[in-house]
Amino acid sequence: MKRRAFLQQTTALATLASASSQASNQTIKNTGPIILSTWKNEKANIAAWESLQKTGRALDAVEAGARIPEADPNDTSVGYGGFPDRDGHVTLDACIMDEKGNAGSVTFLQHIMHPISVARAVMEKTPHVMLSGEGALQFALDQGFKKENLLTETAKKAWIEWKKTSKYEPKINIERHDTIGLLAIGNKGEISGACTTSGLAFKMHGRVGDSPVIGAAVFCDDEVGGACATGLGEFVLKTLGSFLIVELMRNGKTPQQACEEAIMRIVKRYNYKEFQIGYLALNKKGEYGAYAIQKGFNYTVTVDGKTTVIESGYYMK
Ligand code: SD4
Repeated sequence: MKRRAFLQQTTALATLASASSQASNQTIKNTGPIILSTWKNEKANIAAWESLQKTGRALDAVEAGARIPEADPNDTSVGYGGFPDRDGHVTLDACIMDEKGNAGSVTFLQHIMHPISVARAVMEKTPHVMLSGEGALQFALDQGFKKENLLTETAKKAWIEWKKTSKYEPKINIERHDTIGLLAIGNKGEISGACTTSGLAFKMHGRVGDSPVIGAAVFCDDEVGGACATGLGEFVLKTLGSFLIVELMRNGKTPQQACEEAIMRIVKRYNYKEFQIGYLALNKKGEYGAYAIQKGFNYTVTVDGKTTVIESGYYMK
């Protein structure tokens, strides 16, 4: 996994982040446009922020942000450079949701560098929400997307190495994850979200995770706020995490409380010790929070053009 440089900023937020260099367990408030993304995705946030300066629209911002790791060969969890499945195929999942409740998604898409833009095209140009596999590829090609080889030499080498033991151990957290989920509030105060990933490294061929599922990896409701997820998608799917978080916020929880409750739903029912889930939430007042099962989850915030990485609070002490 690529280790991105930690941006040192002298903003109030950065002070807040470094003052509590360990996990933040608090809802933090901002007024005005904001970009949030899972993990240390500073470059993505900067691109999203730049997009916001141009069009003012949260939807454009989350798409622009998601496209950064998608095109980055060193990011082994998203798009180009993503680790393949156990048969050596890079298969991609992505979804996007706007402030009007429109949504688009692609699952099990191969050979297209920017699944997030295909997901947006599904949302804007078809009467459907989700296109999968061959059909999604056909649609992408019809829309003018280019067919490319997304398997880099590095990813291929890692796969060949993995094949020596072929251990199927979807343990998430320590390495091999950088799936990006994004939430943004645009100039009109509207909220949108997106997520894009190559999914679990060396997953079963055909496996689809939470990342393309509206309500699981991403959900936005412009009356309330939005949420996104990263980690072992099976458990986000089984608890419909992002939808749950938005509903909890609708019922009065802060983003922080809502993320914590959604993590508790997993912890109570499943053997959580072996995997990681991280949630990020933002409400319409500009308050945001995050929570994870295990230590190590962080997220990136951009406000007023300043980008900061914040460590998330976590359950397993
Ligand atoms: C998945 N949720 O496919 C994704 C993986 C992930 O950071 O988030 N990795 O299950």
